[in-house]
Amino acid sequence: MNEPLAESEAPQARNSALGEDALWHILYSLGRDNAHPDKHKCYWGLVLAVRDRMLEKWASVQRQYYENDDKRLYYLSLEFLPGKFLRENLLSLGLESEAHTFLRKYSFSLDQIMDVECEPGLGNGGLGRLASCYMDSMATLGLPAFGYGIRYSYGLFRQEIRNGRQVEMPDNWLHEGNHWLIPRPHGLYPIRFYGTVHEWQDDDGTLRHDWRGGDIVMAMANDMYVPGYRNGHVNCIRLWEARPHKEFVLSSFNAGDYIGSVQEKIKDENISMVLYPSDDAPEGKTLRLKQQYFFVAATMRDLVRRFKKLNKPWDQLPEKNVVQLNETHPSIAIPELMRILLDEELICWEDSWFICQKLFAYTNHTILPEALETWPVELMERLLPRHMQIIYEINRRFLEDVRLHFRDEPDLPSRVSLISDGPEKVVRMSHLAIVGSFSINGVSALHTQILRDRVFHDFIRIFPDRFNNKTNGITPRRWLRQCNVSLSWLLSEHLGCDWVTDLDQLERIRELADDEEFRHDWEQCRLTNKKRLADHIEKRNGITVNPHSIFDVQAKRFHEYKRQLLNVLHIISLYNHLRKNPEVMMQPRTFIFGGKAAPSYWMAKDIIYLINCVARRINSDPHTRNVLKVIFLANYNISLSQLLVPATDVSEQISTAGYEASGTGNMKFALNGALTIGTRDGANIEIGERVGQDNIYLFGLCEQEVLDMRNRGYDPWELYKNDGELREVLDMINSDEFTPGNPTAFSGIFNSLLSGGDRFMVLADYRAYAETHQRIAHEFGDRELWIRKSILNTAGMGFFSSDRAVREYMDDIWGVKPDV
Ligand code: GL9
Repeated sequence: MNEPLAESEAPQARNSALGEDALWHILYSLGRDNAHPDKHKCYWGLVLAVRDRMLEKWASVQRQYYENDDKRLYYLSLEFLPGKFLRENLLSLGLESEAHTFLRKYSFSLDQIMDVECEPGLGNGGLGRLASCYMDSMATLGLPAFGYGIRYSYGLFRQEIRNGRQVEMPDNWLHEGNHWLIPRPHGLYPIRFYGTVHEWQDDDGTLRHDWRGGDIVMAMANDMYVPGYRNGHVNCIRLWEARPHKEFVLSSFNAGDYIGSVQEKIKDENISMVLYPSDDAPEGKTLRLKQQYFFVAATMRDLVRRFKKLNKPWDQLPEKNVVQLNETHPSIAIPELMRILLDEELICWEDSWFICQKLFAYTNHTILPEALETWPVELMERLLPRHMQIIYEINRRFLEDVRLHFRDEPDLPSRVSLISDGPEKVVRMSHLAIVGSFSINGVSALHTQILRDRVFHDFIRIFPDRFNNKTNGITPRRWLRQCNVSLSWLLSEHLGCDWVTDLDQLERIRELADDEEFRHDWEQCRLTNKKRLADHIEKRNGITVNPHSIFDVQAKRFHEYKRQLLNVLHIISLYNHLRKNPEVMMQPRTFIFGGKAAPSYWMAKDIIYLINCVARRINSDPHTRNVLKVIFLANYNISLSQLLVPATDVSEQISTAGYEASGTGNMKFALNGALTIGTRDGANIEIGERVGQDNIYLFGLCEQEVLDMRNRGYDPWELYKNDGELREVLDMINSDEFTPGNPTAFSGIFNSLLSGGDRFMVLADYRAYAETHQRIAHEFGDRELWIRKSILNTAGMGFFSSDRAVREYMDDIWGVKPDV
């Protein structure tokens, strides 16, 4: 976000054709002959031509922000998952048909050249994808918003399946360069680590602090542009990249230590080298804390620099800016801003703290106890000594207040303290984020309720006004308009095109559910999408699937709480049933899985292996393979998701109630007309309320029942003993049935479900799940009934647009206004 040009210096908007510009770029920017461009040249030329058009709009929008003195939103996230850019940007900028015209000349389709694009995997899953959906909505609503994160050289690992097991391969997504990302090698920020804190007294005798020495790493901006949908608005996500500190390297050169200095350079660049692949369970590694501080410190520099240009008093900082923290990962921003205000701007503690508490807002995305982030005090003291002092002081003042207001609760201070005393003292980042923010939100109604009742119960009483809910949303541009072209056309034919930015309009197709012709067209769209997926499966997995079978999909990260296991147990029991009753007529089903497991999460990797072993067995059994298929699609990512979502009949959202904060995959499938089989967890509950209870298959224990059952003493062995069908399945897993010659391959899984106590209540929900599937198979056979339900799902999903979610953030938390 270089400073914008004054109006008079602004370049003229382009008026040459997109294709001409693409050819121009092939020659002059890429240095390649443009006479007969192949698909790579066409792709790169188009990217540059589209980028030009975005940059013009971006520059004028930035200028507007300054002229209108807008309040700005900073969205800080360690992860973004934008998916491929070209199609999305063409769509938003209204350039699709121009691109088609250009490509037709060289006999390429847009689909073909999209193969050239590398998908940036700068996130693990839901949390990163949410950040990208929100950036899209912010641009579409015309908000003065800035995304901030890290430009990882290696994104989330590429998953290969070898002999049924997950193998992780590095994702070198930048190997061919990436023109969507513009590096800004000038004006880097120095970021300090380690070092020492010196005390000094100013003229008034006030004690001051100065953090010195240590290592310096430079932060370089790489900007990625986000156009709003056909509104001329373009925002930017600034991704920081670590670069070596020039002087440091030079001094080593002078000392004659050439190799040493090069090693030093490599070490510094390490910070932005790779995304940590663990979801919902942070890794307490020094490098991870360095990543967090690195991007936060550079971001706060940008914010302060822009604010200082306005020449306003410091107390106006929170009137002109707001910072949304996506999870606790960027919460070190709170002590960092305190440090800048106290030590650099020499503002007193009270004023500095007042500013901070009005500036920051924090979103919590998970209540898994192992996911609540903490950092050892000892590490923090070494790496960020001044920040640790500040955290101690924030805590001292906070606890003093708590003691004053809650005199008769002597245990409360230790429960809410930012620092926990255990065998190892740690900083609780969620407590830091709560104390330092004016707003704390959960991501679905149930999740926010759980935060209030359990996880942050003590804080609700201390800060009753800070807590609020913002149910997640997804962008209809990527998750309907782009991924489901046939259905989008059908919708636009009946509704006009406004639904793309006003998703509540989908309500109007409710009445069309009674229209036989519409239902027929609807079914045709779905079939087209299913055939496309079937082709992909044939190509990728070499397995033929029946596009008329039920496409039952569970695509998400592998985690025990998401219970892919429940799904496989049921598939095995279906298989047993078929083998025992060869004459029975069964609705053909295709079960499709996709998802990655964290490389160190052995149980999740074993579950992937189990699915692949079961798939191999079932798909090769001549007795069952016409009615039952099991597919594992490797390397699940945004592109694959865009193919899966519109082709899904049944969406599996079966987490143990109380564990999935919201889920957003659930929204994507339902928006595209899939029916959900799900637990009363996260946003499933709200989806049920919107699409109607008759159009969703909710089953199993609710959150309270899970707690009650556990408190009563839940014994999975009882279920094992009493349910013969389930026992048979479990015994098969605990034998060499799926791994000939190796009977212990899945004993870890078996034990976790039985002797291990079944932490995620898989067996407890099994019977209800199997019965619900039976109902689904039956109702799928009634085509009119099913298609009606499918239509009513899409019709009811308007609420889950990220435009709605972002509007709620804007009105209730951010106080920023559209500038279009
Ligand atoms: C998550 C929650 O687990 C999801 O339920 C939620 O929908 C998203 C977005 O709010 O956030 N929190 C989290 O750590 N992940 C989520 O998906 N995990 C990953 O991003 C891998």
